[in-house]
Amino acid sequence: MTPELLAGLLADGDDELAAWALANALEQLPREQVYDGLLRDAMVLIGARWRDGSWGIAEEHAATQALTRALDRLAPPRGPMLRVGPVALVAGVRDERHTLGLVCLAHILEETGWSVVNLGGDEPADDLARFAAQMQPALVGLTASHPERAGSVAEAVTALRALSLPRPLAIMVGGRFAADPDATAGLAVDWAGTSLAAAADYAEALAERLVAEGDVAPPGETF
Ligand code: B12
Repeated sequence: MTPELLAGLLADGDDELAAWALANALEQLPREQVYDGLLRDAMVLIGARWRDGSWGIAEEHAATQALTRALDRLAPPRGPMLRVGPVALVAGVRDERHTLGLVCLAHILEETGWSVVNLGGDEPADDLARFAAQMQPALVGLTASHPERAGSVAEAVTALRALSLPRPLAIMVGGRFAADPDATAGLAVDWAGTSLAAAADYAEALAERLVAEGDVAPPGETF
């Protein structure tokens, strides 16, 4: 399956075939490589054709909806009904409406033993901090897709850093915004980038450390 073919299926709104194509890819490659590669490349093509006018907003919207439904079917199997393992919170910063990366990130974290709460896009910083104080996650993953989002990212990080939580909070920033190292250089975050493969390594090591320190129960055990 090529990104071109997947982009075509998505733009036709064919979530059944798109899910089948992605499931086939997932049999051959780790999830993070499929999401960083085939899936992202297909959506880049959607964006390019939207920008050059060969496709319209309708094709982009059809693709977004089809991919959302396909990803729903491809979610890693969830564990027992009780929330187990360390908790991660993922959100798009204020004004950010690109949210598919958060769904991908949630899947990757869930596969490495995290319980994930996904707030979706456009989350104001003060409300994010209020919710984090209540939820007490060990990890917050923020997404942003445009250099214009620099202020929103900075205010989210500042609001989270002002919290006093029972354990240090790890903050990751990803999405297209984080492709530019200069954009993330001054931020008080623990990890920045666009690679889910690298983020998975970081999150897995963090989960192992939290379990070893006795801070959270190992995945599969309840508190
Ligand atoms: C779908 C889409 C939309 C949808 C989003 C729907 C949704 N629910 O997400 C809608 C229609 C809402 C939208 C709106 C807009 N969009 Co848009 N959109 C896209 C498109 C086609 C695909 C994005 C996508 O979902 N990709 C798939 C995901 C999985 O990939 P990703 O986001 O890159 O994430 C990957 C990594 O970054 C990583 N990741 C993401 N987040 C995080 C977080 C962490 C912590 C970690 C570790 C990793 C991580 O994981 C993913 C897998 O590798 C892109 C094209 C492109 N080149 O990306 C344009 C694009 C991003 N959009 C663009 C624009 C201009 C806009 C609008 C301004 C258009 C307008 N005039 O209204 C608005 C802005 C809305 C807003 N306020 O945010 C431009 C941005 C240009 C720029 N200079 O940056 C692009 C590049 C299109 C283009 N070719 O010009 N868009």
